[in-house]
Amino acid sequence: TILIIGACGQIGTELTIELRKKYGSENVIASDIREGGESLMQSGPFELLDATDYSAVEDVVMHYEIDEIYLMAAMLSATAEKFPMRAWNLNMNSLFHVLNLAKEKKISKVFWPSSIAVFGPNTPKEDTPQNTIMEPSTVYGISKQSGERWCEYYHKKYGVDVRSVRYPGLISWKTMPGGGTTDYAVDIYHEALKNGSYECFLKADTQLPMMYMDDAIRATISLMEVPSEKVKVRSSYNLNGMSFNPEDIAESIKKHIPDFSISYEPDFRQEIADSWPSSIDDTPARNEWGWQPEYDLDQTTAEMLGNLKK
Ligand code: VAH
Repeated sequence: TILIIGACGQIGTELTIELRKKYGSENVIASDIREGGESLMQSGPFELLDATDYSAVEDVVMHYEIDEIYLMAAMLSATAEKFPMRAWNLNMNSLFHVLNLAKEKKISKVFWPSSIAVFGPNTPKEDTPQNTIMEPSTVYGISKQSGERWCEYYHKKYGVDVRSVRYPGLISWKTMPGGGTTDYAVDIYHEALKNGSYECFLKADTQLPMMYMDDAIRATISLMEVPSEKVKVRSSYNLNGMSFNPEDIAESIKKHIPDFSISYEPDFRQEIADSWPSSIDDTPARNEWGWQPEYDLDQTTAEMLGNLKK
């Protein structure tokens, strides 16, 4: 049985749908600090769960005889800058609880998401390699770098089978994302359809690593299905989808909405974005478990506008 913690989030929502399709609804327990939308709540078992409460998590694990946990609950980069200590508490203690349950053999496998946010201002920005300088300058990035160190430690020291990918900015239409810096790349499609224009909180030339959600979900499930001995990286795998800046995405949208217009009003999130790489090298993921993205920017735009119009 699988438990998804943070099942109402941008990634959690879509992981729940895919895993329920694959393994059957009754075998995938969704949980979050708050209830989700109607479709999620009606599609299988749900538990209200505070990921920072060890005994609450343990109760759910024992009650449903959980084998695997996908820990998707976290406070993202922009919000974490506003509430550093709440972000550290949520992002780290939820991870310790899940790693300790695995150490005590109460569960057998863990997925935990890292992020390109682990890289910092002095990390090489182009084709950022799997192993390189990492001095993250955001609360969120610090929590992800520390989380990676703990995942690798629990694997080496206690044999915990924890797997992780460094997600780029993710673009999806099923949920409204919350609190991220890359959320501009989701908001822009909503605004394009609603107002025909978008005021972007990042500068036109801010190139960032991005990925369409379907690719991210496929990568996650593929990594979890690889035999443990083939998973060499136990911190977190670099994962590349595409790289673009706000001007590129505006041009892509104009192919569908010719008079779409974009303006730029950078805010505090510009500094966060400037500390991150502009493109990622994911050679280890490609070599070790056959990773290959499928969506480019124009395909993403077609999917986003097509689905949001409905
Ligand atoms: C954020 N979407 O913006 C997340 C992600 C790389 C970006 O970590 O914080």
